Parts: sequence; C-alpha cells; structure tokens
Amino acid sequence: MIILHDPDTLRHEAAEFVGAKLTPAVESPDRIRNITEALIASNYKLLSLSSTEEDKAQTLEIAHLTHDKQYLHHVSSAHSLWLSAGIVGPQESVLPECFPFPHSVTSQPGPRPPKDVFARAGYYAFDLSSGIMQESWTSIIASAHLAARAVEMIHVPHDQVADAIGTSIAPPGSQAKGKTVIALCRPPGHHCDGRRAGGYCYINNAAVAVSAFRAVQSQASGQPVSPKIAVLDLDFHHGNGTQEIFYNDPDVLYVSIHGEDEFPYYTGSVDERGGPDADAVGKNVNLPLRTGSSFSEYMKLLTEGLKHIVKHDPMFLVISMGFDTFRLDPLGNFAIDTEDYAVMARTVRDQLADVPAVVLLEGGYVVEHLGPNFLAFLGGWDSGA
Ligand code: OKS
Ligand code: ZN
Repeated sequence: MIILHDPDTLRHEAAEFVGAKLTPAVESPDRIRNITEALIASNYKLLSLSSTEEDKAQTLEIAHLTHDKQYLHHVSSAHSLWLSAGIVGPQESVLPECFPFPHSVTSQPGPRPPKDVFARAGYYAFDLSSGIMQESWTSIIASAHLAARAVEMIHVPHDQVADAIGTSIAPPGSQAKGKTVIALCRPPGHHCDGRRAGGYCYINNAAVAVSAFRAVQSQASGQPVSPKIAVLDLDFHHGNGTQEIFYNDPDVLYVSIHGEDEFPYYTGSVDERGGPDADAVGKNVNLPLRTGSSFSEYMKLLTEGLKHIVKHDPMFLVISMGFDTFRLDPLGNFAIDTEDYAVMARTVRDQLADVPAVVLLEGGYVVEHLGPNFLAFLGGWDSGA
C-alpha cells in the first residue's frame, strides 16, 4: 500500500469556540506528526508530496464539481480580507458572527450570500469550530490534493511507484488485489457540504476522491461515465456533508456508522435513506450507535454496512477513516481499543478485497494514540483477504 503525506497539511492552526471560550482547535497539526512518526518508526515508507501551483489549480477545479465557487473563494480569501479590514490580527481566526435563518418565512426563497465580508463567515459555515487563519487555505488545498492524488495512484502500477521511491511498498502477491492508497488528509472533510464549513472541515475530501475517480474513468473511456462508488464513513461522527453531496446520486452509496445524537446533531438518522429520485432511495445508509457501545456492537453494524456495499457492487471504495471511535477520545464515546482497528480493517478488506480503495484520514484526537491506532489499522488491512 501507498501512504501519501504533505507537510503543508500541518500549517493550518485555527481557533474555535468551545462553550464560551476561544481556544486552539482540538484538531491540531500534532495529530499528523504523531502518525508520520509512528509510520517511520515502523519502517513504513511515506510518499511525501508537495503540491505545485498546477496541482493546486487542478485540485480546485475538482473541488468546484461539488462545492460552490463563491464558498471556496470565501474560504481562500476571508482571512486576508479580514486582516486588511482590521477585523483580525495575523495570528487570529475568521469565525462566524451570524448564521442564515433556515426556517424563516421572511427570507424565502432562501438566504443569499451577504455582501458584507464579516457576515459571509456565518453564511459559509454551520458552527464555530471551523475558523480560518492565515495558512488555513494552504492546508485545505493540500489535503484535498492528497485525496485527488490518492485516486490517481490507484491507477498507477504499484511496482512503478516502488521504483520511484526506491523501496518495496507492496507485499509479494498483493498486485492481484484491489489496490489501496492512504492519504493523511488534514484538515478532514466529511462535515463540509457544498457551501458550508463545519466540524473542522472545509473541502469534502471524500467528494474530491469520488469526483477524481469519475474523471479518471471518463478520460479512460473517452466519454463521461458514472461508475458505482461506495463511501464507507468510519469516523465517530456522522458525515453530514458527504451524505448531503451524494444524497440524490444513485451511483454513490454512502454508509456511515456513528455516535447517535452526537455532533453534528441534526443528521445521521436511519430515516435518511437518499432520494428523492427513486434510484437513489436506499443509497444512503445511516447506522447510529449508542453511547458507550462496545466493539462487538460496532462489528454488528459494520457487517450490516458491508452487506449494503457488497450489494451495491462498487468499482471503487472511499473510506473516511476517523480514530475518534477510540475509547479515550474526547469527542467520542465508544469503547473501541487499539487492537480492534486491526479487526475493523481486516473485516472491510475481507469483504471487498478486489475493490480498489482510498483511505482518507478524518478525525481522532488522542494524539499519542493516533500513531498506534493507525498502525493497527494498516496491519489489519494488510492481513485481509
Ligand atoms: C465541538 C467540536 C466540534 C467538532 C466535532 C467533530 C469533529 C470530528 N466544538 N468530526 O468527524 O471529528
Ligand atoms: Zn469525527
């Protein structure tokens, strides 16, 4: 397997409101540091990328397929506008003041983007955990680029990549299987929909991977094609953004196992099944799990989720992989331990061994356990069918 990393993902360091206090965001660059150090210590080879201006422009083009143009313009430019207007200092973060009124009869047919740069922060976000600081955009576009590049690497023979980085990256015999590329994305993506940042997410990296896969397949076919794709979201939190982006898309099956009644609070129920087009009904599968659930309870839902994916028969799999399901996580409450991630990964791999996959990092906040949990996941994945 190939593991992609970009040091630019460490640059974003925003502030968030927790209760009434403004503090450094729980989603920190140390998360990536801990994972890369653990990988290097265990002799995994990281492919460390640095995106060129052309890479960034291409990534933005892919992101525009699922995100509003003005939204992305806001995320990339808000900090410098606020800085020149004297609203923030260089070390401070852009955060919302006022949100649209979604159920107001007097703002029908729906709120429009406000002209005021101060007000736009609320129009383009749904919470106070997605601040924009001076270097946020550098990390956001680097993170999305890793997702797009992971998809490209799926299509490159792994022995060529091995030659390029001067090491063997695939165990003998693994070429027959569906290839796997892992991307150390940061910031994460699954809460971000077409035009709202939230839950530390600004570009939906899973959506970027789906769009990139469609682009590669369409290019290879010489015409637009829409292959069947599955997104399996194993982060503790419901991926409301990914759900919304693909809700009416019959080709993309979204399956999520997540904490019931937890952040982002307003989505993730079993009743959200996709649609309104008849073909898309059943292509969104939410599997919420009670507070304190054990790994065996988790595994029952994983088995159910995998059945839906196998039935969908995808040509490509995206895994939104969060480690905030870990028993000590401050933002989760499941009773899952380090060795369980090996079982989790092997179970997925056993069911979908022939399907090429990209694994994208989402959440996980116990920094010193992230590396070990990530290694357990990789070990389990490699031991699968
Ligand atoms: C409370 C925390 C807001 C974000 C929580 C969820 C982040 C995450 N201010 N999503 O997958 O890990
Ligand atoms: Zn999460």
